[in-house]
Amino acid sequence: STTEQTYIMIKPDGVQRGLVGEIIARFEKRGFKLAALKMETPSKELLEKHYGDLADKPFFPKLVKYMLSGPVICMVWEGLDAVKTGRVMLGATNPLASNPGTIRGDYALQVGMNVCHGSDSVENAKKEIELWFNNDVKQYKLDAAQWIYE
Ligand code: DAT
Ligand code: MG
Repeated sequence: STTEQTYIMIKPDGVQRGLVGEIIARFEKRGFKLAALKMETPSKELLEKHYGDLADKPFFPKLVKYMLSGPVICMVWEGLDAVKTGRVMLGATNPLASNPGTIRGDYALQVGMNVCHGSDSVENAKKEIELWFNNDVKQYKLDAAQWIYE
């Protein structure tokens, strides 16, 4: 649906490498509506909740440490098939497997520094938007929508 929302986060390496504007621009230009945006220095507890499904993985401590290494940019983007399309725009988890034209395929090489996060299902998007924004997203009419949706 055109009101589907996804949680997109620019990770510490993305911020440090000056990719914030570039990543935001890709979602804007694609036609998605920005519904929430903030910079955050997340706590270990928040990150452990966010990545809770991966707690048993061997790389989990390294993942949390990386995510704690600097501020992140938290966003909610809204639009047609936002969750799935957002994942396509990010590229594969391992940047070496990501197609050129995707964010990871254009700007990353290793899985432990893959620049960005995107929700992997509508259900998880809802959980992540609650976790990171306490559901405080803006509601407004995007006037450009009449030139994006037929
Ligand atoms: P994604 O970020 O594409 O949703 P995921 O949810 O499976 O991927 O994993 C979350 C993050 O954990 C991922 O962006 C990078 C890290 N990660 C995943 N698999 C990894 C691995 N095999 N080795 C090291 N880090 C990994
Ligand atoms: Mg994931």
